[in-house]
Amino acid sequence: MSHNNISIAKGFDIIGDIHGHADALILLLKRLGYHRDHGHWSHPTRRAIFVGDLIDRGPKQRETCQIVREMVEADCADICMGNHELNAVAYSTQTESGAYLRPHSRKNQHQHASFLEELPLGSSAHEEMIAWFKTLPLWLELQLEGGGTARVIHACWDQESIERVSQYLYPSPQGMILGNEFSHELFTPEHEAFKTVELLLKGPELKMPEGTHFKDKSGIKRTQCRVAWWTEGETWAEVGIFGSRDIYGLDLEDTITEGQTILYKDSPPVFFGHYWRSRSSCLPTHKVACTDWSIAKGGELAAYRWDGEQTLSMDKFVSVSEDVSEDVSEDVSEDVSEDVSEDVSEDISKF
Ligand SMILES: [Mn+2]
Repeated sequence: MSHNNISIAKGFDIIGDIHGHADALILLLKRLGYHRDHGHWSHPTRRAIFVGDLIDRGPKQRETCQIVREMVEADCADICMGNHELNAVAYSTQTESGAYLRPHSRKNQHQHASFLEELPLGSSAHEEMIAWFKTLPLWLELQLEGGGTARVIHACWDQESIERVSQYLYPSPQGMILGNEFSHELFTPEHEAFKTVELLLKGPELKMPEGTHFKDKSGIKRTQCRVAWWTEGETWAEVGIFGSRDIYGLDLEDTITEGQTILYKDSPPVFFGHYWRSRSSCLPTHKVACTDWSIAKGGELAAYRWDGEQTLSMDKFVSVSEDVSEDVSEDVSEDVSEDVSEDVSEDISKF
């Protein structure tokens, strides 16, 4: 059961970013001992937790959402909103002046095109999906029956930001959500609500020193990089996350002198997705686990089977890969520029 962002069960399976790979999801659910019965997947004793980003890549986005939604509505699962669901809401919402909250720029159109192909803008199927996205809580707390607690969020757990953003959200049985009449301030770049929600769902970033930059995998020049909010470090090599090896003018061994980094110091373990990781880089500390193993780029779909332990370990992960031959041509991400805050491929820095 779940209420107020708290999910209670005898055991949890935290499932990473699916990005439209419904076949891999079904494979993973079977591997985890879930069965499809009464129109939805469920486990006799465990609860599935999704970290968001069901969409915007992959061959079966609608089916992916359908599977997850059925599980949530049958009270067998919970889901946190990902930045792609957040973007989808903004992309389809107009202000009083008629402008879209997420501009329909060439980049944004391209990024969202495969979703809109399955669910055309303005169709009732699309409207229904967006209405569901508005009901997804932005974070979750897991409570093992008679045991410990853990936290789940798409990109970055920062307690202060969570408390600050709550005033712009609506309470629901699932927790704090955007809601139907959500605040447009959440999508107004100058507003603190925007900055806060960006931090939680896209992760913190750091401005690189004057005169330095890196080129992302699309060759786009970037002057900001992602920050490993789980790592204590003083140098760019320790806490900077770059989307490529093309870094100019910056000595990675240099100490970071300006800008604030967010460091997770709380005691409950945190599960998140978003960071395009793999088996070798998913558990940087025993308190934080990244369940995004890059299924959308030929990687794996992973789940962490959490049973209340406060020290996380590698042997609790279960993963599947998909037959890549069927969808290798579907990945639209390779030839389009994206904000550094969107999706960066596996980085070269230490995790
Ligand atoms: Mn993401």
